[in-house]
Amino acid sequence: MASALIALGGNVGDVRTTFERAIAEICRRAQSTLAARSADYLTPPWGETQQPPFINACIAIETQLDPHALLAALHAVERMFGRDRAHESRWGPRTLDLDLIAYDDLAIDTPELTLPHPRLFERGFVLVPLAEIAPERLIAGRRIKEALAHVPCDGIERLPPLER
Ligand code: A4P
Ligand code: MG
Repeated sequence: MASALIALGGNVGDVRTTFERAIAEICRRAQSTLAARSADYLTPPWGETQQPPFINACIAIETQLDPHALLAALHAVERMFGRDRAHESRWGPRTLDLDLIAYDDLAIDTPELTLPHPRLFERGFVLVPLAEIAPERLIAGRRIKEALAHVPCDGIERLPPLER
C-alpha cells in the first residue's frame, strides 16, 4: 500500500456535494481507504482571478494503485462529475479538479505526471487543507506546516461541516 495526498477543487455547481461523491468514487476506483479528509475551505481564485471563489479540500488515501493508474482514476472521476477539459481554460472555472500532490516519497517528472505536484508550495488553497490533515509530513524535504508559513493565505475561510 502507498500513501497518496490528493487536492480537490471546484467552483462550478454544488461543489461540496460533488466532493462527497467524488471521494467515495476515488476510494472505490483506486482500491483505497480514506485515511484523512480535511474540512472544506472557501478560497479566493488563484491564477485567473476573474472567476467565482473555489471550494478546496485535501484527502489522504492508502492505495493499491501505482501513481499513473491513480492519476487515470482521478481523471475518470473528474469526467464523471462533469469536468470537460476540451472546453475550459487553464486555471479557469471547473466542476472538479483533482491533483495528485504526493505519492509516498516518489519523485517523477514527466508531462503526464509530475510528483510532488509542481505548484504545491505556491498555493495556500492546497497547503491550508493539507496542513490540517498532515502537518508533519515531509514533501520534497519540506514540512507541510512550515511551507504553509511562507505562502499567502488571505481570504481562505474554513467552512463548517455540511448539514445532513
Ligand atoms: N499532471 C502532471 N502532474 C500532475 C499531478 N501531480 N496531478 C498533468 C494532477 N495532474 C498532473 O492538469 C493538466 C495536466 O497536468 C493533466 O493532464 C495531468 O496529466 P489540469 O488539472 O487539467 O491542469 P490545470 O488545472 O489547468 O492546471 P494546474 O496547474 O493543475 O492548476 P489547477 O490548480 O488544477 O488549476 N484557485 C483556487 N482558489 N482554488 C483552486 O482549486 N484551481 C485552479 C485550477 C485555478 N485557481 C484556483 C484553483
Ligand atoms: Mg489540476
